[in-house]
Amino acid sequence: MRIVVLAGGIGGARFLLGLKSAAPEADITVIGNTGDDIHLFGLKVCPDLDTVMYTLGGGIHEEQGWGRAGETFAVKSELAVYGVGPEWFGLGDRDFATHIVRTQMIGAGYPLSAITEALCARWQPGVRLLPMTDDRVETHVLIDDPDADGGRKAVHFQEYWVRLRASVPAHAVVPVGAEQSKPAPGVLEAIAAADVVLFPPSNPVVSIGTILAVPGIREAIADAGVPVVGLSPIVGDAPVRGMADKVLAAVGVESTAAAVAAHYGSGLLDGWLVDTVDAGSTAEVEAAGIRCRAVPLMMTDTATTAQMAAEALTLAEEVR
Ligand code: GDP
Ligand code: FO1
Ligand code: CA
Repeated sequence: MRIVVLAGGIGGARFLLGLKSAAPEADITVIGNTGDDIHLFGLKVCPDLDTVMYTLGGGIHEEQGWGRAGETFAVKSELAVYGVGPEWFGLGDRDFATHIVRTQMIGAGYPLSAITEALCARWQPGVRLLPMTDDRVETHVLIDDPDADGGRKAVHFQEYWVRLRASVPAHAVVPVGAEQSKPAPGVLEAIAAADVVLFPPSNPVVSIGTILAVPGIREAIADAGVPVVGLSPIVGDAPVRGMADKVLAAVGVESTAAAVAAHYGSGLLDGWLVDTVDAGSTAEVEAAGIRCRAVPLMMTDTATTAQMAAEALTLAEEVR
């Protein structure tokens, strides 16, 4: 079975661990979000691609869900002593190696898709990891500008998310460059060849939403003629972790499992899994033309996540 998964970082990666366990024979292609990418210290950092690669490759810092296990921060400390910032983004020594290899290959003219393939040759994630595009797309967030009364300014997503901890209202979320971008090699082909497309419990705005903002991807999924099934990252009217509610508010979507399903729309989504605590909302989702089932959706360990993934594949067969 050929499965295509649109993934952000931590939530998508954790789900993929379960999916690999639930469908060990499946051929899984991951279309990864690159809107989180940031250029720091002259290096290109791809947080969501690296989180998927490290998590599935066994190198992730488990509790954090990002960055490498067993990290040291000698380079980061030296940069701080030189007064070279920013200090708010925690890049470890092992992680720096990934960004140096990536940036070196970009300098040699390789596209991000080829670079990601090369990095994955080492990590062996057990899935095919494709960036959503080889073109530069970086998510920016429009916030109030404290220095200009009534004014607003755009900050890089990572500054909003990591330095500001999403503590100020987001008035807009803009995947800068998305309109001019095109799907990376293999992306449209993977969607066309898929037997099922899954939206894992990733951030609907800045992870899956950003991937869908690349012209051609949403249409390819809608036209693929195969089941598209998603799992809600919102449980009990709140994100299970992180601040997805802040960016959902920015795009006018309330933080409920049903509202996220409606946001994707029945033109795209055929099935939607909500957590058992949100069982009361299945009728609302079904009324939107999306088959809905309530199952446990907490990814507490790989076996539990595998059960979620199996439920998603079962629902896909029901709606096929
Ligand atoms: P990020 O790029 O690192 O933010 O990761 P993703 O966008 O892939 O996923 C983030 C989302 O995962 C958040 O909105 C969380 O609500 C969701 N999430 C994390 N853990 C769980 C879980 O155990 N169950 C569910 N349903 N969602 C989860
Ligand atoms: N997230 C943080 O909350 N704090 C950090 O210092 C941080 C550093 C970092 C370094 C490399 C990397 O690949 C990811 C990193 N993240 C950090 C996570 C990153 O901000 C993700 O983009 C978010 O989790 C949302 O996708
Ligand atoms: Ca992300």
